[in-house]
Amino acid sequence: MAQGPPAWFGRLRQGLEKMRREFGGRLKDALAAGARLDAALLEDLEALLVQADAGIPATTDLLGELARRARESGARSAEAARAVMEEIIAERLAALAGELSEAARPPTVYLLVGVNGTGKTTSLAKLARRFRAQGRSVLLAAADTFRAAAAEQLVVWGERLGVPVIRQAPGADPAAVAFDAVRAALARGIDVVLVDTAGRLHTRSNLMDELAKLRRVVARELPGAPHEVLLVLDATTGLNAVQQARLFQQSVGVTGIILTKLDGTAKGGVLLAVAREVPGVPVKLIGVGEGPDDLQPFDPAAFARALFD
Ligand SMILES: Nc1nc2c(ncn2[C@@H]2O[C@H](COP(=O)(O)OP(=O)(O)OP(=O)(O)O)[C@@H](O)[C@H]2O)c(=O)[nH]1
Ligand SMILES: [Mg+2]
Repeated sequence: MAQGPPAWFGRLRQGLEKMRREFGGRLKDALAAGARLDAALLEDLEALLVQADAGIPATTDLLGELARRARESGARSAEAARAVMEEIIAERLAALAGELSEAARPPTVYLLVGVNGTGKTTSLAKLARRFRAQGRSVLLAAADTFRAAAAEQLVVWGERLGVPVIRQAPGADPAAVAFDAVRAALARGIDVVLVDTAGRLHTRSNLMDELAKLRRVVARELPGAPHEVLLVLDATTGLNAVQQARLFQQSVGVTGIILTKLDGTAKGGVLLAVAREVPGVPVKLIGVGEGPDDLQPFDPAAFARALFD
């Protein structure tokens, strides 16, 4: 029996539909058979990349590389340019991909941070579901004590997924909640602790200090923790995400990025901008829909393929 592409690839392709239409499709049109790789074509490609929020530096890099490789190989046709373009995009994205780190000995602690509404809590729930499916025990920490509804939202997730939730009264110190959660995880032999935090403006230094404190408290209680500080970025905000990444990186220290809401946006080029302008912070997971299975490990080759095919 012939094997088709795996189901997750289908979901990725479907999730990237808008990006495929508005970037991949136009790219294909621009690079249609017969077109010549000349200055006018490079200009069209530049416009496409900028519209996709790849940012000027990444765009310049990409097109410079395209022109260089075309020169070297003597390829002048648009078909050749398309293949080279896919190759360069996959390469640039590959430099950005990374897998989730884990503690040598449980519990592994993941901290989710980011500005308001980027998808922290839903990503946390999707991760919890994934770990449960792998047979691992999970504990959720409601360190978003800013809104009373936030802890409630987590409790609902906890009930749905059958995992315990550590919470305190609204207004409590988020670091105290994280501390309790790590203690509880150690006492109960839990495998994975997922810490939800309140959305915050990256420009508010007191809120950023609060996160830095939470991080320190967790590290003191469990050396090596948190094993990941995952910055959740909303792809629909385009290049704003780059600025958020820089500031969270400076004030809290970020070990990985979760890029959500890639479905329904044509601004996926922001991945290239992040790769170029926030080096050393890999993208670990991408969100391509609201369904429970729509949070996927970031696979750059599959991403480039889903964009072009
Ligand atoms: N389409 C789509 N929607 C998503 C994705 N990830 C999250 N969302 C939606 O984004 C909205 C906000 O998600 P939350 O998880 O509450 O965001 P948050 O970062 O926890 O928000 P605050 O706690 O208020 O800062 C919800 O409606 C989610 O369903 C995604 O990958 N694709
Ligand atoms: Mg939330």
